[in-house]
Amino acid sequence: MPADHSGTWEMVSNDKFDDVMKAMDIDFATRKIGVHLKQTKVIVQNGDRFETKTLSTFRNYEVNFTIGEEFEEHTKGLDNRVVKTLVTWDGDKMVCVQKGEKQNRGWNQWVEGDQLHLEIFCENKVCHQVFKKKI
Ligand code: YOG
Repeated sequence: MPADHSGTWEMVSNDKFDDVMKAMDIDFATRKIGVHLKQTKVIVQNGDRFETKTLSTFRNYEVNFTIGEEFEEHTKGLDNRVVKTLVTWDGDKMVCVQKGEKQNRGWNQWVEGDQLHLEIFCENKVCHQVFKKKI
């Protein structure tokens, strides 16, 4: 039985997001807006099938996937790249590898009590986001 990531999660912290945006070559103006956004994560989990939305007042990003099935992801509205994405479980931690132009790119996501943790990495930069479950 995998961990339950489903729910609506509201951002409480976003450590080193600017570093990761820089590593993804996001322009200055977008980064200035991006660092101040309070993101909301909406996750619908049906077994190994995930529908996810990352919402903000500035931009939204949706990506759907099945654990263990590689797919082509277009990071539309983010850095607008095409990557080969694979999400797997490492115990209760979700591990995502995004193969493409940028080395060491992906994210890890896990639940601790009423918090959702998300590490986003690109090249040698790591951002750590924490979300709190909306009741
Ligand atoms: O999360 O895919 O939770 O399944 C990654 C942003 C900021 C401006 C967000 C927009 C990377 C653009 C999605 C923020 C930085 C900045 C709100 C991470 C690049 C561009 C959309 C993600 C998974 C795991 C979804």
